[in-house]
Amino acid sequence: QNDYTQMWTDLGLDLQAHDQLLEVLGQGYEQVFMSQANRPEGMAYFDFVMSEVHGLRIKELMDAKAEGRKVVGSFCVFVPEEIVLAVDGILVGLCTGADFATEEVDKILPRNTCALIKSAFGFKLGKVCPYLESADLIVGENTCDGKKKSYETLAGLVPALYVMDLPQTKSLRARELMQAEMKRFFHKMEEISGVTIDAARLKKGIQLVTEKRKALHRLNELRKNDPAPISGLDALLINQVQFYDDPVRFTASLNKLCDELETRVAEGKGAFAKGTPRVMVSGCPMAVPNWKLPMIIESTGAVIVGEESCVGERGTRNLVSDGEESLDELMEALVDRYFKIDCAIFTPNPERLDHVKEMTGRYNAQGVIHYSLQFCQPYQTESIPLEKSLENEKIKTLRLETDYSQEDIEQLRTRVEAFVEMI
Ligand code: BJ8
Repeated sequence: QNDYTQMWTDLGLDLQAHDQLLEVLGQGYEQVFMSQANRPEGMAYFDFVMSEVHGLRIKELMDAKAEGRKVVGSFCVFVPEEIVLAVDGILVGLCTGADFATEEVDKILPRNTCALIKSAFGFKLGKVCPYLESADLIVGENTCDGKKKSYETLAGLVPALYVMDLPQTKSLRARELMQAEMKRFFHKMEEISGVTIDAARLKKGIQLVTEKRKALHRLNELRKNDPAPISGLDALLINQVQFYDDPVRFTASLNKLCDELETRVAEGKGAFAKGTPRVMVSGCPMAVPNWKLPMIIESTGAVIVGEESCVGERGTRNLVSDGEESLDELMEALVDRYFKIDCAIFTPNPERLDHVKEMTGRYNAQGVIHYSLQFCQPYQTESIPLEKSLENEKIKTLRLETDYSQEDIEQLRTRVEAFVEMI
């Protein structure tokens, strides 16, 4: 094990608190991931990434910064990685999956703020997130009310916060806003990096991200099989790791894993037995180390076969169209791609409902578990008509609401068990 103490000190982390966090994270990982049976060998790569998530990967970011490359942190899949890569920058997802420094957070945010937002603040106030501390720019976005208002407070806590304005509808006017904001972000990236983006650079950025998304599509495709060749927990982990890892290395490692999964499918091998109840999870994103609900679901004897989530298919299913050449065409293709994301902040948002139904059929899922974080108005509100509509089509649905605490685990387990027995 390398010693990263100096690097963490230089980043201004609270070493004691950070050590505690790593210990809890390591224990949680052992319990949740390493205890699974029939894991594919290719998961060893993702285990390694996770074991070095605050170590080697941060060292890579620091080395890149020393070469003059910029690190950009984000909280949302609307932030276009393609443009960051076009200036040789690195985009990382920021830590939002666990409670930290809760007392401090409660002093600056209302109590009825969702756990994801509180977590982002907790990692900052507790000085335990090396991604946040190494970022040259942190990008917020005007999505839900909780996020957009809390960024006003976050601006006073971090050296450089940039907020993307995002539309709330899918009208033509809304697309114009998206287009203008993509351009503004494009120029911001040029400004902080000193790199001028030409068509070749943007095309390269698009290619890298498209390859990554295609590898994730390949993984999803394999999960249609019964037995499912990989657990939902491992698939979620892969979806989480893609926000931190180098995109080229991630894509190669995932494709290698998919080769192994293809062999498994051909041999009829799976992570769970054939005939295991299949469920889909839909709702709020699950950031590292938020593994609570999937862990409960898969420990009750069901397998998760798909995630309708930003850390899942919502975030990766759309590709930037191929064949564009000029800078303008490439930017338009990018706007088209991002404008399709069916986040619940949009009103109305029928595409998401269609997508959940389509996914249920495609993955042959026998039920949908809708996951909302407490106080998340967009997803909670959308979950009610979504449940009605799914039930009308005889798709069994369970609506759950939770946070990042461990207190409701038994209560959730009881409800999930009853649901799995019923499907
Ligand atoms: S594109 S889902 S990543 S905004 S859970 S903070 S919605 S109150 S995370 Fe999201 Fe982008 Fe949309 Fe995806 Fe608000 Fe809800 Fe909290 Fe949320």
